[in-house]
Amino acid sequence: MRKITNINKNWQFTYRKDNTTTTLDLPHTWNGIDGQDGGNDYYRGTCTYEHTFEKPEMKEGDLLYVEFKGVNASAKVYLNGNKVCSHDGGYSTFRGNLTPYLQESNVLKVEVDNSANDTVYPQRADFTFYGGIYRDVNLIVVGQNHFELDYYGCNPIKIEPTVKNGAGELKVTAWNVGEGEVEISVYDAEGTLVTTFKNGEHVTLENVHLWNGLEDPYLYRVVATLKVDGEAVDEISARFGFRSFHVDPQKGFFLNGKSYPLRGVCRHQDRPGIGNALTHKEHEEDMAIIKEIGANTIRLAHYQHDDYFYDLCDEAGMVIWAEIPYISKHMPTGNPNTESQMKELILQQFNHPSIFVWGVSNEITMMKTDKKDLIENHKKLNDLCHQLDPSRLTTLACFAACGPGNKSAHITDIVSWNLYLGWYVPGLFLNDWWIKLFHALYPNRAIGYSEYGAEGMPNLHSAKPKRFDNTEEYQAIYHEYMLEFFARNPYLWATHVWNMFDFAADGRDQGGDPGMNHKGLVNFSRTLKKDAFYVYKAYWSKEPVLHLSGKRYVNRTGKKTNITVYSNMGTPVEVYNNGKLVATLEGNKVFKTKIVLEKENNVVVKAGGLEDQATFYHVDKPDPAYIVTSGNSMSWEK
Ligand code: GCB
Repeated sequence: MRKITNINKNWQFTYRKDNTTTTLDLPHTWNGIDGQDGGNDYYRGTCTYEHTFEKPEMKEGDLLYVEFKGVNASAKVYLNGNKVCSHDGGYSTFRGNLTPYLQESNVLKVEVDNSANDTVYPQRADFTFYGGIYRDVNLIVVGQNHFELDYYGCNPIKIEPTVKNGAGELKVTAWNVGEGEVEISVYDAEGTLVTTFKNGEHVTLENVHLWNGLEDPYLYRVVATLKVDGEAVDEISARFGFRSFHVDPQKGFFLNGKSYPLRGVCRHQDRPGIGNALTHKEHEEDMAIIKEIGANTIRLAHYQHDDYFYDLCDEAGMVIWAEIPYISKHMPTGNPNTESQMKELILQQFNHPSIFVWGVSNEITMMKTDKKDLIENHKKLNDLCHQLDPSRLTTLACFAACGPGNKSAHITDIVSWNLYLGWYVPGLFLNDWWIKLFHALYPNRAIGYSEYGAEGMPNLHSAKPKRFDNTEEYQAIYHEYMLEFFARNPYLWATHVWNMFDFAADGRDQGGDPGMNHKGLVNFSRTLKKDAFYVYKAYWSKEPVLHLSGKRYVNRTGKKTNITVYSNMGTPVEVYNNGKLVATLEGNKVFKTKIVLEKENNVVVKAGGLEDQATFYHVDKPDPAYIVTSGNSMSWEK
């Protein structure tokens, strides 16, 4: 049986910028601070990590592998001075065979490089490319007969479930090296054995329990056992789900035969100080917040996320768009890298029932390039996805400025657009025009919103919010409009807010808080939910919601002030000021009124038995702290 040992502890890290060496534990990035403070000047170079370990207990013929779950962006691995392997691409798993160079005492050295180049994606994008070994590292001992470890970093088991009229069809293929017979066992969610069969065989299971989105994300587990002379010598396992889906250009997304409009968010993977070096705790926290808002889909932008997060998505019943970081600028010299990152993404994440679509690129037409080569490469990637995985659809996130007829928008199975109409482009109403135009021109092409959003800084406020003021109020108004707009256009196959969380983009200086993109509905540290969060929660969540907006907008001017309430508690919504009923509101989800400002205003709102409250003060002049005074640029070239 294989033995997996985590070796995150005790690495010697040499920071090449100043040649200092420190002892630390993984996960780690060297850009946790300089990648989040603006200026687009974070250290991009090669740094080294060294780890010393004793030869593990091994029998004659056993092999030792090292497994890296994520090293950004390129890695060269050495054991005792001998080159073991190299890897390009910062978001996927790779392994190296250490056996030939193994001694009693060993030094594992990894050179990690996140410097600029024109072969490994991403190179241009609105997020920080944190350098480091930022996910787990494991040692794996296997016998000479074992399940494959050298194939694109994947768990070498391919589970192909289909479902028709309540019955499940299942094919499982596991790859092994050396001798032996593979036995497949299927267990239900309670751990009860459902059936066993031979590797590569098809079986039919009557009355399968479906994986049914948020309502019932039921998971089965497959265990593959490698037996030599009847003795089990290796074992691997993976979870899967039975589900069916299709996309109708006129009616949207269907899960297990029922309309299931996909409405959700995009997610980046970083945090203050630690960058992308997350632990399970941060992943779980993110998932809990995404569940709280009531989203049923996540676009895991702009790269392969941690295996653990896809597991959480399976368990939560999220519908996932998974993609590679082929973004912003097509580099003809980077085509092989798009291919290898796509292969890794699909082969490594294949069994997750939560994944429904593979995204081939993001805003790839943004910068000047060889257009013919770009189109050719998209066709190749699209074919590659279908060849590796005929069970899912392909898509991409198109750049707004490339018109509806752009060739790149007509290669994948379904299409999505990043449309910031009402933010980068003035005029929220343009959303309606744009989508009508596309739908009229291409009625058979399923279209979605892969991104839309507005900056919202919880320290900036205005009584007359407008585009580009970065206030919490404009962000909320923008999203109120978008939710109504989506309700008017139910055929959109999916919509994804940009972004669930604020994230670091060192090339930004927006709103006097350099290094950050503030389009999150929740702040970077996940400690504050902006007002826009609650408009979504009121629309999407089944939990009771009554939220009085503007709590941070404490000092207000004028005779009257705006009151906005988000609620799914039905009507009426009552508004009290200093104990007096001042308004009774009717409507749906978003309730607005103006109330007369007194010197101090203790405002309470009530609906369906819930209450929320805030205190506002009347002041003579707008509070200067609420107005952005510096910085409104993006130096990464948008
Ligand atoms: C986009 C990009 C995303 C940016 C976003 C923005 O279209 O795909 O990476 O962060 O716009 O906020 O400008």
